[in-house]
Amino acid sequence: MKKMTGAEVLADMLAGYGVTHVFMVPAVLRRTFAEMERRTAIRRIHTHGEKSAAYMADGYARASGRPGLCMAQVVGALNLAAGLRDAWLARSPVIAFTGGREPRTKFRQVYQEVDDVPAFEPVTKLNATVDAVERFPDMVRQAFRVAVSGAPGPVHLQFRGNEGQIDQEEAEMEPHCEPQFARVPPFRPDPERASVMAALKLLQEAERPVFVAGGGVRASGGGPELVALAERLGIPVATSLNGKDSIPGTHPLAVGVVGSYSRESANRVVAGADLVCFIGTGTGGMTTHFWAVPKIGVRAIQIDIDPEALGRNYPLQAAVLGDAKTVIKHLLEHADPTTAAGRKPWLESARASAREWYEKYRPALESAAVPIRPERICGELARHVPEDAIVVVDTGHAGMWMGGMFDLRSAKQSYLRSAGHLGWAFPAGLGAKCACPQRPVVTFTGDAGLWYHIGEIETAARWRINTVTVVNNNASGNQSKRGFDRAYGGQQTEQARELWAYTKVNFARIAEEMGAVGIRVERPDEIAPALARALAADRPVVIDVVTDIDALAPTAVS
Ligand SMILES: Cc1ncc(C[n+]2csc(CCOP(=O)(O)OP(=O)(O)O)c2C)c(N)n1
Repeated sequence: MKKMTGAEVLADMLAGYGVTHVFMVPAVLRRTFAEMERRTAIRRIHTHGEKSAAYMADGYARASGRPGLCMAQVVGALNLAAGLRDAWLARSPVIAFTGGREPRTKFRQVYQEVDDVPAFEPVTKLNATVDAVERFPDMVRQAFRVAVSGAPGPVHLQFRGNEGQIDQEEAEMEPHCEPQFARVPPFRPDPERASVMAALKLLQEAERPVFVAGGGVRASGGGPELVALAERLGIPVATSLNGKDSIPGTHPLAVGVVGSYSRESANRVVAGADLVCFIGTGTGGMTTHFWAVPKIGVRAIQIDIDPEALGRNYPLQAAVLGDAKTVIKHLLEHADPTTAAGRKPWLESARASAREWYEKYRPALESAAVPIRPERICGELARHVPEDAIVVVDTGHAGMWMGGMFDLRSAKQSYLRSAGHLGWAFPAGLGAKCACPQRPVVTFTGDAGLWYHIGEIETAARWRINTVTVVNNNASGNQSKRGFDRAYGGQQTEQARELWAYTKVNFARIAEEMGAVGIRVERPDEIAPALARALAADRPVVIDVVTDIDALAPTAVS
């Protein structure tokens, strides 16, 4: 072992784990940044706020399966913790480093300091302090190990010193890395054979089974195997929002996203099933429309890598513990395709539901209305987003529109969505692009969502992080309209609009001012040409689509 500074060790280890970008407001671990420049090719993305830095790291992690790194000095630590909340909800492996307290000055009203550690507790799998420089190697290894293992999730390390000045100290250290933990999943635990055979028997004997695939399928890369199994047994596939890219929306067995931000056909098929097979989904409120679709008591099977998830919300006929891709492979190996014949009527009715949905919504998806309907944006994106695109979607209305109305066309396309935080998508899209620079990244957000981190347009332009951001600009957060109608006992007052409406703003002009390309779209036939121009640009692009403030997304059926 040789004498090294903490900064040298940290720089070498992050490079050793394959980290290509870190995201932060950089008044932290400054010596480490200097060592990164000297010793590595890591890009230090200097953002306009810690929350957006965390969202960028999250987008990076979800797009690549590799941990995303974000950092904050002590005074920004809680901004960073706030940004880990979505990663926590989405099981995304984000690693957060913050500056922390000096034992010598604790409890003396030292500038900017509070005890931040407890605030990380609810949003991390590991929340730890690094107080002695010789602990850098083992703590960094543990951070990676925990972030990617089992159900992945965020990790926080607080480094001693408000700016993590401990990185300047020296000790005998070895910057040893474990490449196995550089990405999700580090292990693919094999299921018990008996549990696989029990699940398969139930699937094969069921008349009306359905798969509900969640984020665990995407984390394990099990989409192709799931599609193969569904085809072999003749079973329709619904997904959670987080698992939307487990099967292309255009696949004949796909019925759509089930739950609250969903597609009617998916909810109808899942509600009509006599057996629901949940794979890699937490069976949470959004995916099940708060446990109404399917109803609790339905015959159910669950496959998950986390034993504590099995049966949490639905009593099970069979529980399979293991990596989703591995379990599905085992099911495929033993599946008897002749059993599919008995499910033909069910499959026909599931397909009819999917077709009915298209018939019902085709006029909206192709609407020529001005101001533009959001459904038309979804229809255009489904047709024109490139074959290998990463589509990143905000929550609220954006999640409803795209979850329900947008179809992925190819297994090579990815879909990342906010797990609930408005404003997540734009910075997350930037992180996704950093992780996968060769792939087009198309972000869909409302204007309320874009306002949150609008300053990061400048970050995108400065670093040439060339995402295409499509803004559903209705000068409002009009998803809230229904909520305020209810709050006012039926119909809100005119004045209540001040609770959800904004000034009309041209985001294309704002984008141009910050060094991005801005394109304003006011007619639906301009959307496709705008996308084509944006995808060919060598700068980040904001496509500002002026839409109908009265357009409300359909609510879930149960
Ligand atoms: C951090 C956070 N705060 C508040 C909300 C609640 N919320 C959900 S959607 C929404 C408004 C969405 O507005 P916009 O993105 O413009 O889409 P629109 O409804 O106009 O289509 C709000 C305030 C949230 N999801 N996350």
